Amino acid sequence: MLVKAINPFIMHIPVTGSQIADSTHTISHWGVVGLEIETRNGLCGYGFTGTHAHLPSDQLIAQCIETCYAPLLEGEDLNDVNRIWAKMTRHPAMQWVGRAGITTLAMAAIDIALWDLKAKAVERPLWSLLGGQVRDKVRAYNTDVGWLSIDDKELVNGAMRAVQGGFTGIKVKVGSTVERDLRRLEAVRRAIGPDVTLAVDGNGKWDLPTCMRFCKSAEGLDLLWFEEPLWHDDVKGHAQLAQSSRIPIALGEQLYSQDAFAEFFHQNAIHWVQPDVTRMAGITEVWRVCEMAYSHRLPVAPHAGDMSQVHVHLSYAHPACQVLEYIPWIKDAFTDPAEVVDGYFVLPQEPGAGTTPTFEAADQFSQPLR
Ligand code: 0YR
Ligand code: MG
Repeated sequence: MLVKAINPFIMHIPVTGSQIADSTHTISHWGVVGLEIETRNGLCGYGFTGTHAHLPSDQLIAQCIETCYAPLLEGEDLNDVNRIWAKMTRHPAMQWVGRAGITTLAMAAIDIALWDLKAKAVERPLWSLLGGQVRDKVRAYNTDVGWLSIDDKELVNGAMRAVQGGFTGIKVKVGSTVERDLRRLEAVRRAIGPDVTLAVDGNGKWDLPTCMRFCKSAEGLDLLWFEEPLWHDDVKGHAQLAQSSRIPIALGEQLYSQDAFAEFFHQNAIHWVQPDVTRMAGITEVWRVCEMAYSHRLPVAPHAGDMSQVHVHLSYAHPACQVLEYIPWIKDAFTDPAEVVDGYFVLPQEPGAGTTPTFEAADQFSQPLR
């Protein structure tokens, strides 16, 4: 399978309501920056990374795909994903400027497009190609009801609506003040009762003393995890928090490599492992992190930078994956959307990775490449 053309794209798709906020970002759109790979035998593969829809940096990613990595696919058998991945990461010029950031996000999009192609070539959904279905159902938890921008009353109402709609897990953002966040969480826990899992996400805003104070008061809330309590690269801080609190630590959505995860494993600084195919140079590297988590007997809960299009396949195929984040913003822009029914993700049936955009979405949401 040989490349015929590579066509980058940028889509900006609105979030629920006019905007949402976590502790560090307020956004109105999700950026879907990726590529179409056309093959000489007439197939099209699609992959993308996820951004906060900042056009100048989205254009850098698209240009990196087009001008730096696309030429490396020339003449390659596109089935050889691992080899192409190694070629991209070890390319002397790219390694010098890369290993994290825009270059890795660009590689993520390409790796996902290659897996999409590989699955389409054998006319199977990606989960089948990754080794088959290893669990009956993938449980979804809803993040879209828990933004910091949602006021206290609507937070409780939204959580209740999600539970009535079948969700057995929700996540609430924290990182404003400890007092406000605790008040909101207590109200949510009272409303949803003890049987729905409740996770919190700080998006790396607080320092260690603030996290310790929060955890001490939050111990009665039966939290599934405290996600990104501290700055993303602070291994020692997470290890200290993990030691001082009984609330499990989740992290990984901003880590770029297997090596970055390895540090957290080695320091006992992580309980829930949250890699993201759109951040970590694709499915190829995330699979390695899942294997590493499995060998440490730690659960994986992928971060929905792909809004679950690809992670549904991964979660059905890898035994370490326990639960998957659900945010519905971009799903309807794809021909095979990531759907949740009665609180569980539907097993995809279409060939590929679920990354083929609809014509309507391309038409409606496309942004200029330059
Ligand atoms: C909004 N999920 C997250 C969104 C989300 C962020 O800034 O990007 O909250 O990625 O932390 O777990
Ligand atoms: Mg998060």
